[in-house]
Amino acid sequence: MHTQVIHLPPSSRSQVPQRWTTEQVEALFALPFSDLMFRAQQVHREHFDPNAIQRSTLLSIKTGGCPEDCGYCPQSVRHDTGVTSQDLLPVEDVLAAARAARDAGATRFCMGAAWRGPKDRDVEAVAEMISAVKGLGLETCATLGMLREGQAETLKKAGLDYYNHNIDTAPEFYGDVIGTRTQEDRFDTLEAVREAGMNVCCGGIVGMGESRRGRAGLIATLASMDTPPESVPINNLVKVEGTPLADTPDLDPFEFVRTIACARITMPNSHVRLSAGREAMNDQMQALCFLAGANSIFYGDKLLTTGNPQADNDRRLLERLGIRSV
Ligand code: SAM
Ligand code: DTB
Ligand code: SF4
Repeated sequence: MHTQVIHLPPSSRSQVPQRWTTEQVEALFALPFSDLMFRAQQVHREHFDPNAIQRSTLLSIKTGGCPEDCGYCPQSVRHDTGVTSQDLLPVEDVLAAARAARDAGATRFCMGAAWRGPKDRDVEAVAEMISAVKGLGLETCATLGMLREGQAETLKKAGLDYYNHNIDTAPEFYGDVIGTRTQEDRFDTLEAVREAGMNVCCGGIVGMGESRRGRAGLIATLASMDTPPESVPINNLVKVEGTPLADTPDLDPFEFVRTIACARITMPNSHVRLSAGREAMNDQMQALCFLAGANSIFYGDKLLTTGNPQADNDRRLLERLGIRSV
């Protein structure tokens, strides 16, 4: 089966035909599991070394107290989750964490802040961190929320390689999960990031109670961006007590693997990151995700506020699978 580019009415934003429609991605989801995996493997092998993955380490540089109401997030001020708030870290602490990440084998360091968006003086402070981390020879990534005029340029000038800003879910489902901003707001920031010449890291979360069509809509929206994101994090919801989504039923693990496969097929040149939720996955499940085309992970014992597999365990798993790190 070949990927067909079907010319549809222009999408409202880009005025170019949507590269992948939700229906087309739904058709991928509906394939027998083996057929979907075979197709994902074919695409993966055409575009990447199938036995190599990239490792990024996260650090929360400003934690908790976020004014946004994202239903999944432990850092929202509106949810009582027991997360201890912390102001912006000093640059020396960030540098020490980045050095440790580099020495443990990470190639990218991602700094996350629980802001709706940074103030200009926050951007100045983060710019200093970016230059310092870059000086260690690491790739840099930041996720700071929505950016205002000129902020993306300042970050780029400081040496920022990637900006992470997720669209999180399908357009129709967005308002059910987040009320304090729209998905359009996210696209504005993504556009600013592109215009400033940075790489885009953009993905979403599944397992939030969305339908399969919702998952297909998320993937179709990502794949139909004028330039698809270079990096696509696929997060499985980490259910945190105190958040509105804490009691969401588990997603069928095969449905998660299918989501990875669909991301791989529709965004052949992108790194697809098996992101949050790995701590709850066994080794076999993670191996299936790599088979489905995931070629990046968050590496290090912590995500932002929640856990991630121990780095030692990850190294052992990759070795057992004959996967090398790049
Ligand atoms: N505040 C900024 C923002 O929202 O863009 C940056 C930090 S925010 C924590 C980064 C991303 O983490 C969110 O877009 C979401 O995709 C992911 N995330 C947050 N809580 C999560 C959870 N419980 N499970 C999975 N992913 C989560
Ligand atoms: C992304 O897509 N997932 C990461 C990163 N980008 C910033 C964050 C996951 C956060 C999981 C919940 C937490 O640890 O607070
Ligand atoms: Fe704030 Fe980001 Fe969490 Fe939303 S996901 S509450 S914007 S830290």
